[in-house]
Amino acid sequence: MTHELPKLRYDFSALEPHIDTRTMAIHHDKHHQAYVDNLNQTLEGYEDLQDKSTFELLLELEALPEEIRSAVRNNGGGHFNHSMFWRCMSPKGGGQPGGGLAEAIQASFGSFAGFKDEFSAAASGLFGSGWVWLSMDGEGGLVVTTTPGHDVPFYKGLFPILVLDVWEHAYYLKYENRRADYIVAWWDVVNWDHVAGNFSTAKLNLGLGKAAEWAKTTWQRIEDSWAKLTDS
Ligand code: MN3
Repeated sequence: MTHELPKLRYDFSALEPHIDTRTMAIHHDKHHQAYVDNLNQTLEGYEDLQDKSTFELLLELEALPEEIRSAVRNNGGGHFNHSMFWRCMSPKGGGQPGGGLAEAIQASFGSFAGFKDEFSAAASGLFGSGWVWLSMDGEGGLVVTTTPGHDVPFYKGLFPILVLDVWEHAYYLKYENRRADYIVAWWDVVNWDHVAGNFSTAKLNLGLGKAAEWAKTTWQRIEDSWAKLTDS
């Protein structure tokens, strides 16, 4: 299996004025493509690893041959995180989630505003390049965490449901050094329908616990169900 750059489900210009066209084009076609290419290059000569999904590779990172471990961590993580990031945004995004996700956010953070403040503060406070996550833990609670580089929340046993890229390449062309302004604008494109789908998937899997066990057989189905949620 060769890893492939996923198609965006909206135009590069669709998230204007919040995320600008040029940033989207370079971010998707150049940055994300490079992680995909580097991942494929890294796996050349490792035939037993070539059929595994990015999710499986990252879950089994410690078991990978040492000489390719950091390359898979960085490029596989870059591929996984960006694939999720694109789907967490939509031209019809913004506002607030409803249903079970809204209740879970209220239970874990007191209110939607409380969650938004905590997530935004984590995004502003993250030193250097990294990602901000809303994830489900093994008990069904929701937590905000950050990861450096292209690390994923799985390493802490968390199942991600929403992610924000705070690498400079995600905002510098439009917002320059003003990361806080980018974060404020980003809330207006968050695809809560997609995040609610991720939340349901996380609940079915009791956070990461069962997802990890099932990774081999069910990951494709999970990805398919995500795709369906965002195709409509
Ligand atoms: Mn990025």
